[in-house]
Amino acid sequence: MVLQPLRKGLNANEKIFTGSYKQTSLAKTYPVKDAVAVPRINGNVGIQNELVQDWSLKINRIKGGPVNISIDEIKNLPKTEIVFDFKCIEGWSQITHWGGILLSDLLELLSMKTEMSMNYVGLSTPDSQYYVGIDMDSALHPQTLLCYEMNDKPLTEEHGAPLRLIIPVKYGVKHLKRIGSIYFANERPPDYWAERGYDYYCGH
Ligand SMILES: Nc1nc2c(c(=O)[nH]1)N[C@H]1C(S)=C(S)[C@@H](COP(=O)(O)O)O[C@H]1N2
Ligand SMILES: [Mo]
Repeated sequence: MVLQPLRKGLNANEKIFTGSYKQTSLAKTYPVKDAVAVPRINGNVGIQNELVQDWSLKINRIKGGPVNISIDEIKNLPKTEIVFDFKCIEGWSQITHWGGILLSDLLELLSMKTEMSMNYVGLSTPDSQYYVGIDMDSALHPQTLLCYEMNDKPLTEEHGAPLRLIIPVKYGVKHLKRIGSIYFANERPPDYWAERGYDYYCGH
């Protein structure tokens, strides 16, 4: 329970924190009623094996080693929702509705100042089969979420349960489903689709 006692600090820190990263443009948002009822499922690399029962999010700190955060701890943090146009590089898009926590809130609560000063965040599935690299400005963007809900319901396995990345300023390839671990680096982390010829940034 790393996060419980820290929750109170969130609002107090908000002002200072909001000013501390570069202002970026926001992805367009929509009313909840515009969201599709049954979003399409695309991509199952790294989510084909059965999810382990004792899943937790492993965050690799620069100093002090990894910390493991349970899904209950994550659900205990203030929830943020977003409805936006989810775009896949294959040429389709759909308006979808997600709920979760801001990645920036989590890193702030864990006092990850050193980590947040790095250039990149790398995320991968528990089996390391699918992995993405995200520039830090996009990772700390005020619409970047770690999601556990879609359409007000628990995320299904096909959509990335128990926790997936939703990063509206990027294309679908970057929205990693079933996050296993997160780490920080100044060099570009490996990226599944960048290795297969797609643009590394896939968005702004
Ligand atoms: N683990 C994992 N995450 C993934 C993928 C994948 O193959 N494996 N595909 C990506 C791609 S290309 C898209 S478009 C979105 C699709 O998300 P959805 O299935 O929830 O619509 O997931 C992304 N995240
Ligand atoms: Mo995609």
